[in-house]
Amino acid sequence: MKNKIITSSLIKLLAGKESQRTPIWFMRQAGRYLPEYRKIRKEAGSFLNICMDYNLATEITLQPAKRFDLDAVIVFSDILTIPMALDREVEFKEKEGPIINRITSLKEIRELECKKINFLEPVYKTIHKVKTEKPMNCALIGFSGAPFTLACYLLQGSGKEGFKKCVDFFRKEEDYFLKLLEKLEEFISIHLINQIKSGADVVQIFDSHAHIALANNKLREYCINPVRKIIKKVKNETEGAYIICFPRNIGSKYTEYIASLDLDGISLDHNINRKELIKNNNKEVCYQGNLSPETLVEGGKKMEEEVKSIISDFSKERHIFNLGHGVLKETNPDNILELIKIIRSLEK
Ligand code: 1CP
Repeated sequence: MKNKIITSSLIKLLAGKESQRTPIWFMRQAGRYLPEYRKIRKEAGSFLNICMDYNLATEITLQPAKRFDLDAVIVFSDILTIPMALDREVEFKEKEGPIINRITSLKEIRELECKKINFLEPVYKTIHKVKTEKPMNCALIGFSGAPFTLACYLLQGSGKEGFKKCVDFFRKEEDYFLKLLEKLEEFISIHLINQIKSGADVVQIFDSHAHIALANNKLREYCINPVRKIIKKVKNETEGAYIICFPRNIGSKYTEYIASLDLDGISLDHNINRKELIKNNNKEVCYQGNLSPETLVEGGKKMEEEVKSIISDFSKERHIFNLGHGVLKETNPDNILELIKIIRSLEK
């Protein structure tokens, strides 16, 4: 792919080239803030039913690109499909979020295997189908959770209590925790390679809970080192796919993270100081982010000022416009239309 003529602005930037057009996409751009998503979700009965049905997942993946002038679509799935493929039961409860049959013994870590690989098949079928139906200049993004973030859910059993059970576990049983990360590295690499081979142009690795490793002085051991091994495997076994990493809420450690990894793009949460990061980082990378999802909910003058400030701060950098975290369900889709209009008007 790297020798072909690149028409996507997002891929141009990830490949180190320039683009007159600012690439725009949003984490969680398909989801409950869209009435067309809620309609399908109601008919399908559950979130999981949609993830398992590649026709529905394709339709939902493409919904945001039909409404908005976007530069990428992200396959509709979830990071918790990997725990499902590992034969852990996962249930998405309406108001509580995901509940996972958690790992409670060392034996379960030793015996962890990809027993239900069929849980991942719909993801590859969706990617294959989206590839043939998406707008030509829209890049197709696949994804996975990072080992640390998946370990948080596997050991806690939910997204609650600041993942206290996971923290207790890695403090007491570090060798086993590292073994768990190693196993996850292997499954995640396979999942990302399969997505790329099915047609994903880019893959994003979500380390949504990286700040917990950082708070325990373990960012390098639990987040950077495992992701480095994944990137190496993925780049060795595929040709020309690009990798974006999102180690959320690691503040000033973003520079160390960027310096340590062979990544193409780095996604920034909205709590970082952009100017400081740009000043302190001396490695070539494409930035992505970092409007606060709350500012998108608010819209109006505040949003306009913040969007202009982001575009101006990154004006000398390669930059993909995105949020600092996922679109919130109370977001008015008209605010996204307005946001895109603001960015496009700055391009002329
Ligand atoms: O309709 C519904 O009730 C389901 C809500 C929902 C949706 C739309 C969940 C449950 N997952 C998703 C889709 C999803 N998840 C996507 C798809 C495409 C898109 O972005 O448009 C992606 C990329 C994810 C990734 C994901 N899932 C992350 C990483 C990003 C982040 O938000 O930090 C995480 C942590 C999850 C777990 C998860 N899945 C769903 C929820 C509510 C959560 C968060 C749980 C928690 O810890 O509170």
